[in-house]
Amino acid sequence: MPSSSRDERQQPMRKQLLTAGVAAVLAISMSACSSNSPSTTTAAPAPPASTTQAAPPATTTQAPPPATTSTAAPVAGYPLQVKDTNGDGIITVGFAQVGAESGWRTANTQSYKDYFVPANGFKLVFADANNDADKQKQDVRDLIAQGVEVIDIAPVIDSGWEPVLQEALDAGIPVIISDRMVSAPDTMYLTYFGGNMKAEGDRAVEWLKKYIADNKITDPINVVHLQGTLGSTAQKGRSQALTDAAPGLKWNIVYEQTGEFTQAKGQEVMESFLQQKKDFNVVYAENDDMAYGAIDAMKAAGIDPTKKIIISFDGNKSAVQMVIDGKIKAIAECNPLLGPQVGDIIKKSMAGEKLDKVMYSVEGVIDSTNAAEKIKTAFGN
Ligand code: GZL
Repeated sequence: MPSSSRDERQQPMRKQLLTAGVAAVLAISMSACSSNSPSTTTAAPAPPASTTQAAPPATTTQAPPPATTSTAAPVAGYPLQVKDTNGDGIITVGFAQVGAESGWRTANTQSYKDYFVPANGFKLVFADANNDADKQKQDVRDLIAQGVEVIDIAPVIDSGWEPVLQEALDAGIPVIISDRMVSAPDTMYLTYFGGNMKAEGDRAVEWLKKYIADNKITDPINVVHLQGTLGSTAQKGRSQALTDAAPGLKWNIVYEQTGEFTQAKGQEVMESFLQQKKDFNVVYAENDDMAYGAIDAMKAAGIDPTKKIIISFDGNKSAVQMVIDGKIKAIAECNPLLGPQVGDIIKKSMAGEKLDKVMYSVEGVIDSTNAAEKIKTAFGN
């Protein structure tokens, strides 16, 4: 741990931050935003968060997920509390984002940019890892060097985080994990807030079981499994739900490939499967964008997607429309509008409130019974 106090460490950083902030604002005004390094974005004051986006469902605090963290001894320095260390009346939030791979991610980023504005008492320093796990660790180190007052990490993958989480601890900067989880002792971060990915997968599996029973489907169930970014807890949880359940239900996983949560890759891997001319009746796509890609591949091969059972995750507006049109049969919801709720967590920390280590969004399943209602508040386009 450095011997100087946190405030002494802040002095040079404050000057750097101011200089960096001015330079970054100038850079942004002169050219398109670079996604290659953290930049200080001070978006124009947005209207109060409640008018810019559907109020996300309330959070629930549920039992923590199965232990994915090591059993390391508690780490000195936590629970750190979020503080306005430079006394400017604004909390500077460093956000280490995954990238821009999907509609969910776009909505998630916008949710932060809309909420973390001076009108709400915040400033956002945004870093886009471009889906590169190593770059993301460097992004966090850059945010630490800029002396932000709290860091939010949406981890590309769950591994390799302990060293940089320790560096944030040593710098006295609290870290919030959002969206996806890290495999690190929960004493190294303030809290996790986001979807319970395994539960999302379990909901999708339960929905499919009921659909098969209700429709008296007796054909063999042959599943094409389009996985998300391998090593992300979104992929791990959603995949585990299917691969755990399939053997007992006698479902055959006839193809399993990652589509990296993108539409282009989803279409590419579906095209590869279709060339094998194997039978299938279910597509389990771990996000909407890969489902769109799979549907494009099917149409190009002369296959009517409404004749298949396509299950997706997220709940983008266009995917919900596809449920109404019968192209997608069910979407396991995953809420991207996390900005305001992360803001609440920061305020609770500043007030000294105790935070649960894991807080999950409230999520359900969208299908033909509720899609007409759900589309009214669906995120994205
Ligand atoms: C889920 C999030 C996933 C989305 C994908 O919380 O991590 O990443 O399901 C996104 O759309 O790419």
